[in-house]
Amino acid sequence: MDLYSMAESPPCRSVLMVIDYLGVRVNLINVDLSKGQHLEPSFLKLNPFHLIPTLVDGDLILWESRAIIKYIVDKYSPDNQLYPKDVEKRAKIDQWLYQEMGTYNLLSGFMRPVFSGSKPDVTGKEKFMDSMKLIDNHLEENNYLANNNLTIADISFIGSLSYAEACSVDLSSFKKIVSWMDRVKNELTNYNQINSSAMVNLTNYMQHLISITE
Ligand SMILES: N[C@@H](CCC(=O)N[C@@H](CS)C(=O)NCC(=O)O)C(=O)O
Repeated sequence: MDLYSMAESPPCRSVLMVIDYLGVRVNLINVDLSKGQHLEPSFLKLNPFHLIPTLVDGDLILWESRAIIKYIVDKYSPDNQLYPKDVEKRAKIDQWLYQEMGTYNLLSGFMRPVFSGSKPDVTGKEKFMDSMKLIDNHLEENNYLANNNLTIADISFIGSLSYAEACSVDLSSFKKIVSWMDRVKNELTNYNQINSSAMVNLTNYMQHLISITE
């Protein structure tokens, strides 16, 4: 199974964390976005949308991190509670995966202007913070996003929120989110090994872009 990815990419790291947690073996193929490797014809043949992560498992070519994560659990660790068989439990996990994807899109949307030298979008940031407040409220009564145990929804969202951390978006007022993040990171025993150096690179890159707009 080949995973085309780059560790600096938040959705790639979400997949990498799930793979590590399950102990699944993959062949990692680095796609360096800064060198335009995602636009090379050989990669476009796999994924015409030129996005990482992209998984190739035999004849199956799959992109979108959440679809990849679900597939890996179903195929290689089918009894795992990260994404159980029970239909109702799955439905709640799917709900939170779609929810966190929407929240991540708000985050990446309000940061997008910095890639062309403009300041982050203030209105977009407010929408992201509103969404975070609602998730914080949910975590007042729940230790995890879904089903009161660690699931792929938590891991996917931890990857997504690493982008907020790299962009120095202050999440400290969301007390329940902060403690949930600590809890999930601790449960992922190799969290630092998978994320640390990539986060240094991503943070330096984003801080450089942000500084140009100031
Ligand atoms: N919704 C997608 C987002 C993937 C994505 O945006 N990947 C970025 C890297 S973080 C990428 O490949 N960008 C290259 C491009 O947009 O051409 C997922 O979760 O897999």
